[in-house]
Amino acid sequence: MLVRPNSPLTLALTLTLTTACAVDQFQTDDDFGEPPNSETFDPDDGGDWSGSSSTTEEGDAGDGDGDEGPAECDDANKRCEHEFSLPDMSYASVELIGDFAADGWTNGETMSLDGETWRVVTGVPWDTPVEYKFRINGGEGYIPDPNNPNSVDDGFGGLNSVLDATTCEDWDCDPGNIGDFDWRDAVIYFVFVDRFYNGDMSNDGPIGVEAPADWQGGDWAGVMAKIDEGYFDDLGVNCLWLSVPLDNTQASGAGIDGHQYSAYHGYWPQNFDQTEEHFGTLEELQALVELAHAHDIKVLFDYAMNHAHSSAPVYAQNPDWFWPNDNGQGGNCVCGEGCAWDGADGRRCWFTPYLPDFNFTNAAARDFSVGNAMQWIADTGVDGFRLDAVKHIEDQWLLDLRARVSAEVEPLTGEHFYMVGETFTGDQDLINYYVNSSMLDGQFDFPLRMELANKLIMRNGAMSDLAAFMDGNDDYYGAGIMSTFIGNHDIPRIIHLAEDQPVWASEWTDGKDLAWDNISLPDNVAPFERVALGFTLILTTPGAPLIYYGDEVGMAGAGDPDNRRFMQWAGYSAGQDLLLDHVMTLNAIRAEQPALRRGDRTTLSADADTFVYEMSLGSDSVYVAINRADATRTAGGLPGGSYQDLLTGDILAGPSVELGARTSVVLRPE
Ligand SMILES: [Ca+2]
Ligand SMILES: [Ca+2]
Ligand SMILES: [Ca+2]
Repeated sequence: MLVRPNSPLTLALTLTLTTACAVDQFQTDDDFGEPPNSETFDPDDGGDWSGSSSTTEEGDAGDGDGDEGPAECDDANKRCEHEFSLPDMSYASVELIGDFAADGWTNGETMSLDGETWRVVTGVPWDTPVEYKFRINGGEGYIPDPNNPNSVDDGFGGLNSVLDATTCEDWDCDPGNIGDFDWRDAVIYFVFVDRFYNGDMSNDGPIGVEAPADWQGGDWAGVMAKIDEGYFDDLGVNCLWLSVPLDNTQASGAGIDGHQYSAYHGYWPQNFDQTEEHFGTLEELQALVELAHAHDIKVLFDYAMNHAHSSAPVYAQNPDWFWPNDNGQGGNCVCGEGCAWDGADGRRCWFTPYLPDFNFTNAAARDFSVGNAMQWIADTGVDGFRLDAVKHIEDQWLLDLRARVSAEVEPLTGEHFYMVGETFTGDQDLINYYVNSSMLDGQFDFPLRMELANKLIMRNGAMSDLAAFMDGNDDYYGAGIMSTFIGNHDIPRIIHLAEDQPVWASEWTDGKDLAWDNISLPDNVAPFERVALGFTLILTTPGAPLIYYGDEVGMAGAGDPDNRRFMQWAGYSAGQDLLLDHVMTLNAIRAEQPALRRGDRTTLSADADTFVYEMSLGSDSVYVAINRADATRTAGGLPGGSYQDLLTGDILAGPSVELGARTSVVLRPE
């Protein structure tokens, strides 16, 4: 059992953690016959992820927001736009306050003076009366709406105005989560702990496999050092995704490429109730979460619930909690061998012969695993999970975890516990299946990543194709908060797709063919400018954008494990400096412009090389224009008038703007 000296949460959790014991007979290399692909598993490797989503709506690019209609979501999440107004009486400032939002009485909506009238447009709950009033001059006075006779006692001797319940044809979907933090405001950074920063040499411990596949020393002390130093604050990141913290096996395992691997990635859990000793102690992990919170940074743990390592005591003691590695036809049930990666087979198959697969149709197995996840929340005060390999587990695991989090964690913290899943596929419907209030808040948007890599980064097809894809993708996941990204640990570093000649022809490549060739960083600036455009896209559109460690400086690397090189902390090239500066600036802009995080996106124009869209929230609009070409292009579709480019400070005039080669602008009307 875990020792919990300073448990940040006093949750009453009933646990069924097994007692640790030595099971040495499983820790031999003999148990690592055939192989994973080094670790997790790109399930569909070589299979159906040649890529394409069959559900892309082929809209008419460039003609605006198309005819998709509003996103589907529960009535409780629907919001209708409503304009509130107040005649001016020489006020200095006016805010709308009320119960239109969970925090609406404290965090009002700033109103703008339009001639003689103060106005603001905001989303009001579906078919629900709204109480509101106006806060004058920062709190000098509070007045009800003089143009609305409908009012009630406010409990303080005054009146609240009441807006009658309304519905609408064109609603928005609001996640409606509890707490002060709105997860649509998150910018996530994936700290691949072993490869990030070595803050404590005393816990280093390579096991003797080739260096790229061995432990390299990164740890929680190193992450804390970087939080302390202000690296994430400066970068503009407010959420960290950390590698799985559970103790992993010390053994090596063979990968599909024939190389031996260590468990540096964290996906081979052995002792579920202990921390990984290469990363640090529970006390350090608690301190890390606490330090992050002091910097207003949220923390997500990676949690891999699909399997245990064959050396895990839980497997030795409860073999019936796992699917047998037997396909019932005289063969094994390793994924892609005796069993298929997809469908029912895909939920019970073993990723490798040494990763026994939990059978979560067994209630005791499920209680153990969900209880373990809950215990990590209780022990650390973590804010959410990144959940691995979602389509390979039984749905009931997700339903159970969400139910327990809602019942036991959120009432104590008063904050929403965010869960984002990984389903590596181009199938939007399969991804969306898990995005609902009973399972996941969102998933990684693989279809968007692939489309933007293909069109914007690799320069295939036309930018109008990307616009059409996004017109159909924007509302696909309803009230879900998807995580948008351009890189992660399972695909080659994005910089190589941005080279003048992309290193691979397919955006879906796993890049394993060059994974041991130590490919180098391009020496010209153009590829970094292209990656910068990718960041412009994900940092000016809705979702919780993910930055994979090192992508902010365009680090080099082919497929796994080459895409997990140790973080480069100094000696940046001109291109790397340019990219880092761009990402920092974009994050600062995103933080200041709610329309970029929570607004609705509308395509204004798109052609072969350019893409222009509007992000609007209430009466507020921000415009983005991108040129992927290696030459100047003119992009149109903007409303006429004067704009400031928030990236450079330059003043530009609509309706058309000239964009230099491989540049973007983020425009606010002047
Ligand atoms: Ca270390
Ligand atoms: Ca270990
Ligand atoms: Ca499974």
